[in-house]
Amino acid sequence: GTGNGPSTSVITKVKPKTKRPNLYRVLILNDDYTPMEFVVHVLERFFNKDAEAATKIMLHVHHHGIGECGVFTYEIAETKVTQVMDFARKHQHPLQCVMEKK
Ligand code: NFA
Repeated sequence: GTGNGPSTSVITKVKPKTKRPNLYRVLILNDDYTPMEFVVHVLERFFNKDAEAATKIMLHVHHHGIGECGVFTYEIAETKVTQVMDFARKHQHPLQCVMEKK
């Protein structure tokens, strides 16, 4: 510390700090009105899925009620949810998109 006296010995540990970020699943929910092709388009446009992967996810949601579009850090997941909800609203579809902590 300060002063001219003898400094006491303080050992400072260097901790290897590779911290993992919290991750969030982005999910879409089934409904009776949103066209299947629109959901496929959403998955291609906002989640970078090819036509085959997008169709598989869409059919999973259609049959099971909910399904995963991707896993992201908080800020990216939040952005995806907002983008999908805004896009669905713009096209007057009731499609719902949510995020949940992993
Ligand atoms: N269930 C919708 C239909 O039959 C399709 C759909 C799939 C909607 C996945 C939302 C999510 N048109």
